[in-house]
Amino acid sequence: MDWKKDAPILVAGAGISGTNALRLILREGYTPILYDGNPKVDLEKVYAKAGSRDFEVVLGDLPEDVIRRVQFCAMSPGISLDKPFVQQLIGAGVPLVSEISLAYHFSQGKVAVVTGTNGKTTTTTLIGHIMEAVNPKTRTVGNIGRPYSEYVRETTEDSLTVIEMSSFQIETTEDLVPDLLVITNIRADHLDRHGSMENYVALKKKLSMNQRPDQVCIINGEDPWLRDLPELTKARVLRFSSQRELEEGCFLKEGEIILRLDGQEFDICHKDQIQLLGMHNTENIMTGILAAYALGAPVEVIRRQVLSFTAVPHRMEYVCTKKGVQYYNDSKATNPDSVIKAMEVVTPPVVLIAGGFDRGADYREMVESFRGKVRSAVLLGKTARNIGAAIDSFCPLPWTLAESMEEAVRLAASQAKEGDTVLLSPACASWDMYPNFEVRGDEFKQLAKEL
Ligand code: UMA
Ligand code: ADP
Repeated sequence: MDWKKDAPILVAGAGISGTNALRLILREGYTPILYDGNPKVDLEKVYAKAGSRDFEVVLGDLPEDVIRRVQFCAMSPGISLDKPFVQQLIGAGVPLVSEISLAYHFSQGKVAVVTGTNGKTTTTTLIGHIMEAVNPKTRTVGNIGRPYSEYVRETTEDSLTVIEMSSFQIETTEDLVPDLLVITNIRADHLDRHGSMENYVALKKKLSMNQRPDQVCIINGEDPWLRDLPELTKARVLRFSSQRELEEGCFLKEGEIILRLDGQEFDICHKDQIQLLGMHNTENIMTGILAAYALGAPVEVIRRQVLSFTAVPHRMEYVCTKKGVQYYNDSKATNPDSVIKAMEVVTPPVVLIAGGFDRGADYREMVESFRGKVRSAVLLGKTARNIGAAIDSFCPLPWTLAESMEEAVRLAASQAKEGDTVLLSPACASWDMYPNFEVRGDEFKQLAKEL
């Protein structure tokens, strides 16, 4: 694609992706037009972030004449392609470019991408934690909550940028060639947006098809959705497995995490030495070990950094103990599968707080994992009654509805007995009640601490 200085670039969305893309475009000497569907966007905040008021803003509906003028549209990830204005842009032949792609255009140095359904943030953070000890010019960006556009002008030839990418961001990313790609695992998620499991899986694999033979793609060797990956990519495929010994890759042998590559074998540590709970986190650690090794980190540094790595906030985060009841915040559990993982590591009996934004998920398998663990559930948000109905059908236990997090925490505290765990693990995004999962988790933590 030819980038022209004399034609405007449309920036769609005035959240953190859009405002940082806007600022980048201005600083690089291009002309942005900012568009947001919400007529009530706080423009003072946008101007402050952009460091300028000298650009066109369109709120509400997008007029035809703007569509005719722009050379391409930099898309925020939260905007679905089936939105009428996006369809109009596509119809008019305006290319759609993700905010990640936009930043990548200006990026220098190596780029590692972490995608997959669950474990992206934990794995991205771990790769950052190991690689920072090797290369101080390592940064983690993307879906993790720090837009690539905000940071990209600081990159140099010797930088390493680790980008967490959601399927939303990959949808409009075509040209990015990751030096290293990680696909943590694939489970049903975001199907409301992507239409079918096939579309979603294809997005998760998409960037592997851009890779070259001298690049690396790391996958979960046990994931049935990823079995055909070696046929799709030219990159070297490396696998991890928590279930069996591999000829090559990272795996568990009698509880030891073994890295076996290029005729060499290293015992990194025992899985019980890791400071994160659960087999899924052992898998995240194995992913991080493979990634860091492939990026050139010495084994000694990998071992040291793995042993010092602790939990990321909002993922099975211990909050406090009140009247003998432990409170855990797992607000980032935004799909049913991550609640199943929480059930594997939590200390029962559990009073569970769940529910939130509705994307039509199937809760059967999740509520079946409650058996023998969950004492009662407090349900809130749009999906509360659906989860309640699934509990009644597949794992009958007491549940109550709450109107707010405050009521939910109060109810959970009254239902919990000494020795219980109160766990916020919602199974749903937060967008029906909160701007994001962090605000939801922070409110829960605050309320638990005030009990
Ligand atoms: N907007 C429209 N039209 C729409 C939808 C949104 O105009 O149809 C506008 C809104 O009015 C708002 C702006 O777009 O002003 C919001 O843009 P956004 O939803 O893309 O949000 P950002 O603030 O830019 O944050 C995004 C990611 N959000 C989503 O993908 C929904 C953040 O991931 C990410 O951290 C950030 O970019 C930086 O890269 C959050 C997330 O929930 C954490 N991700 C999902 C997940 O992890 O499951 C994918
Ligand atoms: P993501 O960024 O992909 O949402 P996180 O690392 O933030 O992933 O973890 C979110 C939740 O997903 C965690 O609270 C945990 O319950 C679950 N999880 C983390 N890693 C894995 C994994 N490898 N496999 C399955 N579930 C996981």
